[in-house]
Amino acid sequence: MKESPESIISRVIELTRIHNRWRRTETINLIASENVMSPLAEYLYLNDMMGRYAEGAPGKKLYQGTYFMDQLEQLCCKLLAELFNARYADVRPVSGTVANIAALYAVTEAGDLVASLPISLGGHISHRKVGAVGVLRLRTVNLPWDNDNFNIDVDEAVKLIRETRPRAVILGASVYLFPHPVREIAEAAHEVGTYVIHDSAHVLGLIAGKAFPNPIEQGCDIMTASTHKTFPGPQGGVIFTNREDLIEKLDKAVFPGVTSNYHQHRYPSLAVTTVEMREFGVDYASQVVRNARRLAEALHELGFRVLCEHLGFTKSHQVLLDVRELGGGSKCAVLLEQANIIVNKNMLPGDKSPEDPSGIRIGVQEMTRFGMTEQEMERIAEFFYRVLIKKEEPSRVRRDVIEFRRSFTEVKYGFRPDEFNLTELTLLELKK
Ligand code: DSN
Repeated sequence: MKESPESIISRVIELTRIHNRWRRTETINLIASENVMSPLAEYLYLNDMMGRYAEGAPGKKLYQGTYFMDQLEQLCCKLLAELFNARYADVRPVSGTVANIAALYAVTEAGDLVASLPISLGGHISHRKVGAVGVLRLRTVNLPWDNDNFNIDVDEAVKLIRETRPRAVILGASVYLFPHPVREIAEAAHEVGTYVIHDSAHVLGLIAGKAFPNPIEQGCDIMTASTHKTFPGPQGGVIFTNREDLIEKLDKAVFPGVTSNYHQHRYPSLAVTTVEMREFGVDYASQVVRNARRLAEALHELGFRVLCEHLGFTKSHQVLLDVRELGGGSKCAVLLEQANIIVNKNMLPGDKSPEDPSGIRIGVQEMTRFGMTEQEMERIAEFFYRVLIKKEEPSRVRRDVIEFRRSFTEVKYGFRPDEFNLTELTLLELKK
């Protein structure tokens, strides 16, 4: 017998409600690629634009009815271009990966060579043959790596660029502790006509808050990003450039190249988040980096193998743990989840298997937005210790995690609806 509509829908509502309560109020979320929007941005996310179409550029859209959405799109692009000191910003890509596909599509042709980092060294899937680079029928060469500095080996990379003359170099990463040498690589790349694309998905919010160098100012040709990692906006993508000669190519690569609809319901929240980052971004980003550093130190003091002690652990929102002696990344991530601490297993340099990597990647941006500072990082390190080293029953630790999290449920560094005479809203109702 088929399940009744009432029963299915009740289950859907219940799963949504439980998820909201669990992830919003009961867990310590440390996934480095996630975040929460401000209450105002979240309020505006639920709007009619989620069902609308608009192919083309503002003012020249192929559909009628886009008048107000076009103004929002132009506003987002203008605000973001200003914030990142870029001549051009395009918010139509629906994700960071789509932004990367568009950037590559704009400057390469099938068969061209692209230099990027392997996934085990932090490269994103879309930088590699297994992802966008392969989809576009490009070839890859690995950027040389200097494990002592946990960074691209500048001298070897310059040599490689001069010798192989790739069409593009992709900098930026998904495991990203220290800024890449954008200036040096851009200089060598430009000598041989190579484009430099910087994928700033992970660090966009830190760049906005001036806690991480701005690759656009350092000479990259194209900067891509997603708008929902350290930049705490709606899920989506963005492309920036300062090069007048690339604007038309990028525009065409985005549409009609690799997008049709743009998921325009993102725009009001994106505009609000960009204004919030302008107002509160410096405080937020500096606290994120201080928190990451303190969490790394505290974990180290408790006996964890935290990567890059000799380099001060991190200059971003991320901390990397080598947990191979504690059972490996997969096992540790599951144990932590049972204690309501959410992280992801991650490959470390030298790892071969993405399914059973030796690391755990931690990001502190979301907990920072909920108001946590250095002392809370010390508490979080103790929870890690109890689960992974002391091997306490995770369900016992979970009780303490829930209690601890109870004091950190209000999102900071952003606006609330009531500040603009709007009343609280439906989505948050589901938390109850
Ligand atoms: N997979 C994401 C991350 O976690 O870094 C990037 O798209």
